[in-house]
Amino acid sequence: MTTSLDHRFTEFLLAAQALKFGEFTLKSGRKSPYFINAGAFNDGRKIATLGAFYAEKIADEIKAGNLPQDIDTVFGPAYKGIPLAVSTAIALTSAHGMEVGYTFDRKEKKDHGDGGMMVGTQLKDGMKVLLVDDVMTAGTAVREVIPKLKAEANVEVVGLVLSVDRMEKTKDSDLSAVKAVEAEFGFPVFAIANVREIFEAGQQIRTASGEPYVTPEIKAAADAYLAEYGA
Ligand code: OMP
Repeated sequence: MTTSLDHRFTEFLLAAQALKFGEFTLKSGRKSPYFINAGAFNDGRKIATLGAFYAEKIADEIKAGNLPQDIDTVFGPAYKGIPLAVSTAIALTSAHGMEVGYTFDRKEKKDHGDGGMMVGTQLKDGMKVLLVDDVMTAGTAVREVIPKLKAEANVEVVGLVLSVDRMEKTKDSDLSAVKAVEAEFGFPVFAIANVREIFEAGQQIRTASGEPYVTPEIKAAADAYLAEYGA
């Protein structure tokens, strides 16, 4: 039997210590008993593995007909999206034979040289752009980046791929942030894994000393959080 993508990704998150348990205040102000820190993918091997996971998810969704085959560029919002876009583009080419660019935005306006707001493959009208980002809670990050893309060129955003969907409802509806973004912008959002899958897998995956990473206490705290904020 092959292990599912979400299970393998959870193993990777836990081994890289990118999934932390404790008390964390989120961008949204919610206090969460877990936090996914994409900053933990901080060396060549981890970022290459992360890019390979994104590329595998993208290839699966292309095969399923949910993403087009002819994506022009992978866009990652600065700063954390930069290594995601680059490592994903590398893996799409090396493991899946796709010719694809990578693009990211500048945080500061450049007033010399080419003066461009974008680095990497330059956006042109009609291009198919695939967004990548780390984690979605409320969807604030993606809402900030879409106007930047549209100001640059009339591109078609074909989708957004995340590492983790925290499956949280928005402040003013019972809709998940992912579903709200899909409805607002009209493109599909995919995640390599969602929090429910991660907590399910984490109960089976064991530390070096043989304990499950997700203990009954951790699972209970996560369940209570999701009962309040989960969609
Ligand atoms: P939204 O932009 O509101 O969807 O929140 C997602 C962002 O919050 C991520 O891009 C991170 O900057 C940060 N974040 C995490 O990195 N990991 C988490 O588990 C939770 C958050 C968060 O603050 O919600």
